[in-house]
Amino acid sequence: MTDPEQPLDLDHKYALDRDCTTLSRHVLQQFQSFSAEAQDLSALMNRVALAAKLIARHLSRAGLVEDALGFTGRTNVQGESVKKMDVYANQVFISVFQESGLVCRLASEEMEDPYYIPENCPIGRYTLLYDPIDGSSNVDINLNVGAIFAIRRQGSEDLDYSGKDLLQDGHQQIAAGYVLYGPSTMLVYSIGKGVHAFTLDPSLGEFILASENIHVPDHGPVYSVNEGNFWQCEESIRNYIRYVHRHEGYTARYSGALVGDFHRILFQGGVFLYPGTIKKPEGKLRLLYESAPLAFLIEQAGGRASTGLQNILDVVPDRLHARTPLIIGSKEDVALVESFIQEEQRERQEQEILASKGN
Ligand code: AHM
Ligand code: MG
Repeated sequence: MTDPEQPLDLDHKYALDRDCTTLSRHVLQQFQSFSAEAQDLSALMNRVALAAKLIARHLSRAGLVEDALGFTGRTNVQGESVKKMDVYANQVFISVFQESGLVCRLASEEMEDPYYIPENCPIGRYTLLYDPIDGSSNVDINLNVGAIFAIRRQGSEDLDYSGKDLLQDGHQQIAAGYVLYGPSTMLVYSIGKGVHAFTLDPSLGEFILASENIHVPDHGPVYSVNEGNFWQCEESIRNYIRYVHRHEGYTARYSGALVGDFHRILFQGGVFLYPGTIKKPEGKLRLLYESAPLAFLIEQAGGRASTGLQNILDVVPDRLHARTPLIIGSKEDVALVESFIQEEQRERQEQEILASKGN
């Protein structure tokens, strides 16, 4: 018979403490208070976690049920073919935040305009920006995909429902994170107090703390870029790729899902890049719900995110779905890519000066 007076041994106590460090509790711990903001963010993260659990469940059964895989036949605002999983995951976030009283507005990759939840708006103080399924091309072949999100304070003057107040730099984010649907489901987040990772324990249905205060190494071996676009890239990016080919200590990894590639770099170091190409000078990735949230995380982890010429968090978008080149990861590796881009820019400027003098 157990003696309630007898304390647990240290190993059991440690395991129990860890199992009790759920996501919502962790957010409150970070604030070290039960302030209104702490409670709001704890509740917000709890809702994001519920969305992640619903989507993880749907993904894990996708091959067994009708109408989960494949395309809908429609294209989205970006001109990309919409998958059934994109539609499902987008709707999950809307349903989860309905009647939450927290979020007045959602903006996502899958919706041309922000979506308002009128019943929340009188008191909803936050906007959720999200990419419901990142790396959709991996869905039908059962490879890892993700979701990316950011939370911003609701602009008070947004009376015309245009969402213009969202066109601000990434420093306005108050929280950001991603969900990785891999062999296990992980949720990584920051509220500006370090970066923390949680793993979904399916037996509990809870995200449990896995790593706290993650620090990205200052340099790592991985470079992550779609080299199929080599001849579509600027000469500076081609020179960077030639550099890593010719120097020892580099290895390529590219999964087709930004969240997966970013996750590897966050833990092991290196750099992910999706630069501008000839066809797409702004690159492919969207600022507000892909690049800026991950930039927020990497800076919190001691790394950097850049367009090549400007810090990602300083970029102000001119429209909701604006794209931007993205170079993100360990600070030394991001600086190396930037050095090639900046050198090319200097040469171009010198040539322009010479040409103007010649006229
Ligand atoms: P998506 O959000 O529509 O899936 O697009 C973003 C994805 C990223 O996850 C990934 O890094 C990139 O697109 C891959 O693009 P590409 O196939 O051009 O290399
Ligand atoms: Mg995406």
